[in-house]
Amino acid sequence: MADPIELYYWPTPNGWKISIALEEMGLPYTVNLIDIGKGDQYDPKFLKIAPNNKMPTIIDPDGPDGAPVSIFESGAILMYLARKTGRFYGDTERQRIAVEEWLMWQMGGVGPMAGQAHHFLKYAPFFDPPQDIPYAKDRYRTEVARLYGVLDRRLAEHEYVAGDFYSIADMAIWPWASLWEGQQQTLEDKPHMARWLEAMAARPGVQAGQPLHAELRGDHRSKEAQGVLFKR
Ligand SMILES: N[C@@H](CCC(=O)N[C@@H](CS)C(=O)NCC(=O)O)C(=O)O
Repeated sequence: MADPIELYYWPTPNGWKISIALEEMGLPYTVNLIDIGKGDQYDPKFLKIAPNNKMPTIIDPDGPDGAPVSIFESGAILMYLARKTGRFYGDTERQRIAVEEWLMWQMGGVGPMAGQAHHFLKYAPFFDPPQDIPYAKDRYRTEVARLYGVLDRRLAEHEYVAGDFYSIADMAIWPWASLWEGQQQTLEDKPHMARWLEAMAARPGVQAGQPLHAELRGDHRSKEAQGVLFKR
């Protein structure tokens, strides 16, 4: 059996994408915790494989041609793992195009916008001194609502995001979308998104991957975490 993949991880939506994918794909893995509230992401050894000082990152000892490879950026990791296993990337070129469209939509849209919504709605108001900024809160709340409207209309036509097949695009979007309440969103006008959120949450792979080290999940509100995450 191949050596396990090394996952550099902290329990956040971007980390869950990869713990879910590894579980869905049945790939053995070990976990290296990167405590982003304490500054582990700036460790020179970690920066060698993650130059953007963010997790998730993986090392696959059994990379291309049997040589080890390290990969940062969750979208790149998902695409690599899907190619490696031949799973969850669609079966045809048209399906792969759709998977990439929705994966990029998550990476360039939902992730950054929902991340800023969390920042201005959940963290900044608790800073010392508080940064309670109505324009920023409205801006990101509204943009996330627009994106979830797009998602709902897509899911009205297809069972999953990229089409009628489960893919890495679903694995990328669900972790962020599952936190819709903290982003001050409603599902009342989004029945298709609500249906998909529930179907995803019921998958054994999601149920195994999402809780990975949930006991360590913090709220990034401590002075130390603020200094490391938001002022460096
Ligand atoms: N685009 C990156 C974003 C990763 C990211 O934002 N990770 C956050 C946690 S969710 C992190 O490690 N933050 C540490 C920091 O900003 O210093 C990806 O998708 O992999």
